[in-house]
Amino acid sequence: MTRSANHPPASADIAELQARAHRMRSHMLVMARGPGQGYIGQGLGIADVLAALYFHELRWSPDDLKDPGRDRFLLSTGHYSIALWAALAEAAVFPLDELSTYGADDSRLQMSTLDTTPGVEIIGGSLGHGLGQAVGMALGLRLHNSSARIFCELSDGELQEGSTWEAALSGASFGLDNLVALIDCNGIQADGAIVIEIEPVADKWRAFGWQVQEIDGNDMSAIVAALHSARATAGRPHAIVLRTKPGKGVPTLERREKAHFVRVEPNEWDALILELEGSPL
Ligand SMILES: Cc1ncc(C[n+]2csc(CCOP(=O)(O)OP(=O)(O)O)c2C)c(N)n1
Repeated sequence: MTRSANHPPASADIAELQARAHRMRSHMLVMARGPGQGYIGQGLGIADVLAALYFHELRWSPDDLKDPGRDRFLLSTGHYSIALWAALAEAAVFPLDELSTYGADDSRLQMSTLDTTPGVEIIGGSLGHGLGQAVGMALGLRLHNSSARIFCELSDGELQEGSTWEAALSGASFGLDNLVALIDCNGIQADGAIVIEIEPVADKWRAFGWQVQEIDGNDMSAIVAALHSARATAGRPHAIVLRTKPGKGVPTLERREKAHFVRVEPNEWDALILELEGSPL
């Protein structure tokens, strides 16, 4: 399903993308079961978006990860790495059996991103820096007359950081229509619910000069449609506000109040895997 760079995205097979997301969720649970812990809640929540990007929207090739003409996906929240590893393994950038090394000392697949891992565009461990880097890359691509685009994930927690808003101002000021911000509003941060009020998120981005859509970030048809209409934005950057569910697909994790970092016993991981297998795509 991945395409070589420079080919326009084909029409989406929604069921196929949902199946991808489901497999990615399964990979994530297996990854976290290894060390017994991981950033699984947000990973499960963002799986649909990453499936739509990597297996439909992005112009990239897993065989040429440094192609200068590639679209780039920037994961600003490095601790969401578990979702990126699942997507890249699905695309055969690395073997599925490497996923079991998640978080181990000598693994390429750390709990927060390293830019030495194939397919990683930026280090995202220190929050609040992804969008600034995305603005710089989008400017650079424009200076080189490239048609490549930048897709930058960021979290609702990062909307509490001034650097994000400086980048938002810059992106609009430079008229970067090759930039799409994917804002994961999952309603949680480290200790539970969002601490500093950030709503109304969509209105804030509009006020900063961005074209904005707000969708259910676990509705594959809505995600594909939003990405499609973002392609038509001219003269300004585009933000998609994604309302996602932490723990999506695993009812016990969906109900869990503290889903930011999950540590449970080995037999509980097995039970969570069974729950996912029983949940609808
Ligand atoms: C600049 C910075 N401050 C604090 C942290 C510690 N930290 C790691 S994850 C996290 C929670 C942030 O919430 P959000 O980005 O919304 O992520 P989610 O809870 O959805 O995983 C924090 C505070 C960090 N990584 N970087």
